[in-house]
Amino acid sequence: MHIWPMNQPYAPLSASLAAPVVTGVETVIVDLPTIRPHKLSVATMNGQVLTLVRIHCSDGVTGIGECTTIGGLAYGGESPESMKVNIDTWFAPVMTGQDATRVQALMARVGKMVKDNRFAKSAIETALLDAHGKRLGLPVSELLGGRRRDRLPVAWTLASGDTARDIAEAERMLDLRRHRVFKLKIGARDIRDDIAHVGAIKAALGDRGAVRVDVNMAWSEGDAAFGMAALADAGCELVEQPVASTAALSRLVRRFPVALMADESLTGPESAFEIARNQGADVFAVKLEQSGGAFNALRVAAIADAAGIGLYGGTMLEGAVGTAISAHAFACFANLQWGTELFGPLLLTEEILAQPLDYSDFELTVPSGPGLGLTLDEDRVAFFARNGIRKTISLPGKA
Ligand code: MUC
Ligand code: MG
Repeated sequence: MHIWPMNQPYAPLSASLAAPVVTGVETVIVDLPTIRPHKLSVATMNGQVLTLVRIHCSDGVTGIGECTTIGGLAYGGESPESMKVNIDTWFAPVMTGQDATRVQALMARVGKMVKDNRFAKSAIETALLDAHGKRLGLPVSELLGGRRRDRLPVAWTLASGDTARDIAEAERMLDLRRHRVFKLKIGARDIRDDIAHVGAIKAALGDRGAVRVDVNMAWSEGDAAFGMAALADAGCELVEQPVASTAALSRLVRRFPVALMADESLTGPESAFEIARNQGADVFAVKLEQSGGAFNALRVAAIADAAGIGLYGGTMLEGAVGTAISAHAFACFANLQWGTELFGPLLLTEEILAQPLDYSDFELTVPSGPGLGLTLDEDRVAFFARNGIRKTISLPGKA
């Protein structure tokens, strides 16, 4: 493996004939159960599917990346299976033999040959950044411009569908000092039942926990006008994507004493610019996959900053790898007024890292080792891989 000596100025390796190139792109689908059903207005998740990517380079370095979706195709146009097929069939030939050290140039090349596919592009870019960070001996956050913080506040989503169970879950999170900001998934039931559910949880938590809601676009504009007023009265501090229409979002914003956050409407720098131009949100939920990767997420954040829009670090309920690249990017944001929701690995019953991510005192520690700063537990990845060995053997230490 080539590691650039820390005490010498960095000369771009691509300037020499010895620039490492991509030699292989590998994907594997990993199926992991969730700790309980996760109920969104668009789907109920009983498990999460991670599409993991490994990019091998001629200097012996391998980088890892990840893409996930929510509820298969319930959230967007990419599925775990389509991402695997597209990466294997269309991304890999475009990347093989190319300079692995010029991450942005290689992503531009991929962008010319592959339209859309933001989630898959995010995974590929992550793996290239991980490899280059390992090569240079630097955390990915330093390749993205330099981290401003080492720890990120992390909200938790209450989505069991049952008020008493959600309150008990929130109490446990407070006791564990893991989370004190709670996002409630609503929109699947009658709006009055949802408001009662939110009010009951906020009343139980009082000042010990902040309450926000995510409607995942389920409401009409009329529902949203009624709902946002009632949610403000119930003590909810933020409403995420109550309606599908970006135009309707901009008619709802600032009419009620509760912040309005864009999520599904925000699909990268272009939509960020449009929403900002129309003053269509108070807050952006920036997601690495929705943005098309870490560099685009930073562009979205810059647009928000310029428009005076607040920032929140969102998740596509990624596992550890997708969570880590998000953490590296959010650590670089100039502003992160609303914290993050990078709890994805905690929703899964199984660990796939040799050393789990550190969640403590209501925050996640941004890994500080080279690249993403993670090591996969390869035995566990192989065990949980789709069509892997799980069906025929049991894992040591597990019944
Ligand atoms: C979403 O719409 O925000 C993020 C957290 C969560 O529970 O679901 C996701 C998707
Ligand atoms: Mg959302």
